[in-house]
Amino acid sequence: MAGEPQADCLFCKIVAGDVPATVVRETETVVAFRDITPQAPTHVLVIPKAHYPDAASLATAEPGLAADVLRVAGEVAEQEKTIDSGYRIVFNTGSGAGQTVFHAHAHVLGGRGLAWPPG
Ligand code: DGP
Repeated sequence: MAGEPQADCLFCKIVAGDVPATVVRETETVVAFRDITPQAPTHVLVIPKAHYPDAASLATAEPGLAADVLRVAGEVAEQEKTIDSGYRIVFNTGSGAGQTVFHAHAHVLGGRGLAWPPG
């Protein structure tokens, strides 16, 4: 069923506490933790606790939950003191765009200059 935990999903295992992660913020619906291979001084992943494979399917099924992810991404950026220098929220979608974990997640990147366009 949509949103249910998936046994083979790494991020569902982090939500369940079966895989450790450095959690920086958590709400009833969302958890934010540090990326294991950080690409910037601040690199935090914000995920819905419910399982959706990508951001668009999350927003279609549960727009309020997608908004929770975005709101918490902004709160993380503030908590990490990246507001003044700027930060980026990225949703890689599909393997061609670099998505490797098929549980919706926002990358929050900051703490260094961020080039545009991204690679
Ligand atoms: P993406 O490539 O957009 O699907 O992002 C997946 C991110 O997940 C990638 O930047 C690395 C991160 N990641 C992969 N495995 C783990 C893990 O076990 N723990 C944490 N904290 N991050 C992970």
